[in-house]
Amino acid sequence: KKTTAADARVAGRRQFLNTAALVGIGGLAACGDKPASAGAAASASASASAAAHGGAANATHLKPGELDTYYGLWSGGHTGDMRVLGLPSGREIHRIPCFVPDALVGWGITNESKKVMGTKPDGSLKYTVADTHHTHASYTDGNYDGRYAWINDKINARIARIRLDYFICDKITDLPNVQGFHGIFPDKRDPVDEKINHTTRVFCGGEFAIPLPNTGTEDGSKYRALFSCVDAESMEVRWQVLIDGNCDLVATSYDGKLAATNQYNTEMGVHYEDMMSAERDACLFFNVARVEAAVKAGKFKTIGDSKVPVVDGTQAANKDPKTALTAYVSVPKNPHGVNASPDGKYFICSGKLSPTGTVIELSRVLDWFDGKLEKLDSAIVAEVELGLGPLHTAFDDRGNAFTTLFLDSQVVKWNVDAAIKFHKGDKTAKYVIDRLDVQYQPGHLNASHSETKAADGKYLAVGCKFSKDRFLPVGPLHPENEQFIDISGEKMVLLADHPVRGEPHDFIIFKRELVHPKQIYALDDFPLATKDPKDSGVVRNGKKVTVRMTSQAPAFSLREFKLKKGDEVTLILTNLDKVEDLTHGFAIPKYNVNFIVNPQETASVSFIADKPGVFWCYCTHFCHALHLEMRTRMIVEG
Ligand code: CUK
Ligand code: CUA
Ligand code: CA
Repeated sequence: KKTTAADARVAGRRQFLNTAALVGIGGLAACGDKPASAGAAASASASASAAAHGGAANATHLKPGELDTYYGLWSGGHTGDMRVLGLPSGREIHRIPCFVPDALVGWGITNESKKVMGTKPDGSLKYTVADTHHTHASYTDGNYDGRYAWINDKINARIARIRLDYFICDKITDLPNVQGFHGIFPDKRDPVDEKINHTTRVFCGGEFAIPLPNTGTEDGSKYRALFSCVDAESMEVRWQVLIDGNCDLVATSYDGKLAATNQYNTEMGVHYEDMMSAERDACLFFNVARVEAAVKAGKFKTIGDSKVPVVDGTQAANKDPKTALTAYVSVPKNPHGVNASPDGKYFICSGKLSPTGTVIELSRVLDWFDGKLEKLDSAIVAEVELGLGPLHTAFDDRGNAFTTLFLDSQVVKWNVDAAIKFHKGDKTAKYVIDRLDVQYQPGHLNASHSETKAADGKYLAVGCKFSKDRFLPVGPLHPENEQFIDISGEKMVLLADHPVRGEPHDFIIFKRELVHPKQIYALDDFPLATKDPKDSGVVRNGKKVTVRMTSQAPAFSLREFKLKKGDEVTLILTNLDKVEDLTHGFAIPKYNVNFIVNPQETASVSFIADKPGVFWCYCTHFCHALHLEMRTRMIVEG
C-alpha cells in the first residue's frame, strides 16, 4: 500500500499521542501495534472541513443577553459537585455542591447541608473528598422528565440526588460493602408494571472487588464486587447482586427489563497485568424482574452490618437461562463504556484495549433468558474495528454512533446498521462515516438527548483529558478541554474549546424546556423559618442558645446579639426577601462560618462560642447599595 501524506500525518499523530498516554504500561504496546481501522485517513479531510465550515461556529457565540437552548449537567470530578452549563455557548452557569464542602453556599457549614452530606457522631463531616464521574437524569416515556439527576462519588461509594426544581442536592446515600462505585444509570420504566413509565430505580456499579465482609482478613481469593439498586424516591438501597468480575459503566434498556454493566476485570485480578490477561471480558446483564422476584422470595443473604438483601448473580449460580438472574456476554479486552442506542435495540460496549465496538441486540439477550437462544454470545450482532482505545459512545437520531478513541485522539462516527451488515459478511458496508481529531485523548462524549428516545443529533460534547497546547499555560496543572461539536451534518464540525477545572467525566445535554427551575424558595418548606422579624431574638436554655434572625435588604433583624463564652449556639437565619436573585450571606469572622440564604430560604449553623469578643457578622453577598453596612454584632462575653 502506498503511504499517503494523510496516512503519515495520522501515524505521526498517533505516535506523538501514544507515547504520552502509554508511558509506563509496556504491556499495552501490543494493542498499539494493531492496524488502524478502515477510514483512519479521513481525519485530515474532516479537520479541513471544520475550517471551511466557519458559519457554524457562530452557534456558540451568543449575543449579550441571549440565552442558551440546552442545559448540560457535568460531573465535577474531584471537586465533588455537579456543574451546570448552558449550551451551545459552553458557559458554566452554576455549580451544585454535593459531596464536598463549598464556600459560596456554605455547603458543609450549615446544619441542613451537613445532614444531607452525613456526619460523624461528633457532628463533623464524615467525608470531605469525593470523585464524581457520572451524571444521569430521571426519565418518563424514554426521555428526561426534569425531576431529578444523580451523580456518583467513586471514592466513598456514595450516590447523590439533585432536585432539578431548585438545582440542589437533597439526598446522599452510602452504598454498603462497595468500593469504587463507578457507573450509574436510572431505569426508564418498570419491567413488570406497565403503568410505571418513569424512573423508580437507579443502578450503581461497584468497580473494586473487596473482601465481603471487609473486616481486615486478607484473602485475595474472596474479593467480590456488588451491583446495587437504589430507590429513586426514598434513596434507600433496595438490593444488591453479588457478581463475578467487576462493574464499570452502567446502561438500562427502554423496556425496563435489563440493566447492564461492562466488565474489564473478569479475571478478578488485583494487579493490572492480571486484569488485562484475558482476550475477552464481558458485558454483564441483569434481569431486573427476576432479581426483584428472588429478593421477594427471600433468596438472599446480607453482608456484615448491612441489612440490604444480596442475591447471587455469579456465573456458577446462574447456569440455567430460564431461572438466571444474570447473563455474561463476552466483549473484547477490558471494555470501557456501555451505552444504550436511542432506538432501544442495542447496547454498545467499547473494547478499550481492543480497537473494536461490540453491538449487543437486547431482544436476543431476552431470548436467552427465555431459553430461546442457545448461545448467549450470539446476541452480539456486530463487532467492528473503530480505532485505537475506544471508550464511550453517543448517538444521533439517524442511526449513527459516535465513539471516543482515547489513543487516536479522535471521535469516530459510525453507522450501527452498516456495522451489523459488515459483521454479517457484507464487506462492502462502509460503517465508518467520519473521523474528527480532538485535542486530546477524549474520555466521555455525549450528544444532545443521546441516551433518550428524543435524541436530536444536534450537538456533541467531548471531554478531552489532556489540553496540552490549547490554552494559555498556567503551570504544571493543565485544564481539561471540553470540546463542542456540531453533529447535525454528515461531517462533524468542531465548534469550540472550553477549559474546565479537572476533572469532569460524564455529562448529559438536554433541551431547556425540560426543566422549570424555581427561583424563590417556599418559606413553609423550612420548619425552622422565622416568618416575622419580630420573632427574632436569643433564647437561652442553660448553655444551649438559639439565635433567630431574619434578613431583608439592607439589614439583619438583630442589630446585635449577646452570648456567653462556652455557649452552644444554633443560629437560624431566614431570608424574608422575596425578590428574585436577592441572596444574602452571613459570615462570622474567626468562627469559620459563612453561608448564604436565598430568597425565602432558612439555614442554620451550630458552633461553640469559644472566643470572647465583638465579632462583626456581615453579609457576604452584594445585595443592596447598603450591602457593606449590612452587619450585626455578635458579642461574646468572656
Ligand atoms: S469513566 Cu472517566 S472517561 Cu469514570 Cu465514565 Cu470513562
Ligand atoms: Cu445582604 Cu449583602
Ligand atoms: Ca480484562
